Amino acid sequence: MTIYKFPDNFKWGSATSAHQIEGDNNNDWSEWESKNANLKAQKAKEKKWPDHILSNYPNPLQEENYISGKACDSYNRYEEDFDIAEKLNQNIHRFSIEWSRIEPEEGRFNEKEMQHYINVVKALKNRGIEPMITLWHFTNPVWFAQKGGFLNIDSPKYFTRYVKFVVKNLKDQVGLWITFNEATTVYSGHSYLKGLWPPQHTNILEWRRVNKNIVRAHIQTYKAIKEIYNHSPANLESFEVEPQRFLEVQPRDRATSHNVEVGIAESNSFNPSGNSFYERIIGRVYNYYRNLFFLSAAFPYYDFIGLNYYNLDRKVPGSYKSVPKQDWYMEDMGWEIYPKGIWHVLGQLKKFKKPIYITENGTADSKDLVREQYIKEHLKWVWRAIQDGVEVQGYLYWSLLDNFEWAYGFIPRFGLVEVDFKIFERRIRPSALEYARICKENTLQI
Ligand code: IFM
Repeated sequence: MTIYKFPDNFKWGSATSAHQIEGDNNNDWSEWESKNANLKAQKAKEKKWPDHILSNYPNPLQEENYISGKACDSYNRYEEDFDIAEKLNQNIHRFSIEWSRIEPEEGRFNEKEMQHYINVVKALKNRGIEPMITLWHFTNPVWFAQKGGFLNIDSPKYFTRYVKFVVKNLKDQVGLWITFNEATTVYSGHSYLKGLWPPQHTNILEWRRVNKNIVRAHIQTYKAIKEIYNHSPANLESFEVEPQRFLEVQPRDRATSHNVEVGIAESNSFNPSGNSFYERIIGRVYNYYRNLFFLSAAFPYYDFIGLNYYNLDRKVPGSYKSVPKQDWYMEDMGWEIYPKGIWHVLGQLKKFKKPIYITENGTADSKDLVREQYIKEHLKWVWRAIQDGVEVQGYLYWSLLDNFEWAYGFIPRFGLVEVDFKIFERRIRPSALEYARICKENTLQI
């Protein structure tokens, strides 16, 4: 048995996103889901599904599988969810704010929904869990989507206005913000190049335009957030929307006026290539667009990098020459698992000289057969990267709960906690208890 001790103050937690867990959202995704669910359920009949998937509710042959609907009902049950996170010894939690709740119509901000998220933050802090908030995680308000979403030249302006409203309301309570989740590594490709996600376009010029506008939106937002934290309360009056008051909560130490960290979460895969000149060139170009584009384009306007790492990607020719085929697959997603890949991608992020949080890493495993091993093997390589001088500050497992996995619906079960989607009962999986031990001891034993 080897003991891997993590640095003091290393953060341990888990992550979720609003649309995947809250329920009853009304945004561009919920519209798309109701239009496509029937077709998806019909198409699913063409495939042979394993018994463990067919016996779940909902299953792929049912239309409701493809509709987020009530999801995990976490909008109402977040206290229960955070009780579990606390019990599992987690001290950081990443969740997202749903833009369509905050600004359901253009320019109309919903104070009640803002208060909801203030309560969510309060609930975390009452349990000694630090909030890390993602401001955009794939979904858009319907009005924004109708304006073309991030294709619209003015999209950075709309996005920044929403962000300012949220941040002004939470600045005394929150010190860790993520502007965009997987915006250029997953979203723009799925939505504008491959036609997999709403609005299902397949246009390389649009893909480039969306990427560009998202980078612009990030930089504007980054500057706006910094400005808000440096403003005295009196100066806040110059902003167009008044911040909400919630004075009963004590400000956290690091989120004082000058201490806020704003990051970007991107999905990086490990993309081995062959050794020939041609293979290496393709590898470099692919790796740049797959992993490094946003971080390079937005540099230096972020304070930390959020790394979402799941798998090895075989798109570069010759990859089998450098890394043989692995036996380990995440079948529900069709992903090849390669824990050492997290060490490789952490190594290549080192050049940006920014602290890194692992903002997502996890496996879909409804029977909980390999989750413990998945976590431990990845953590071993995270630890190794830290020894090699990469500044990793925390690890957040994806996800706290089973949830709505976008175009797959409820099929993949990533949760440390199993959710019964009929009655919304939560059940802690055995692997979660093992992870809880690591969190408590700040040490991995393997
Ligand atoms: O569920 C998603 C999440 O929304 C973004 N990162 C990858 C996860 C698993 O596919």
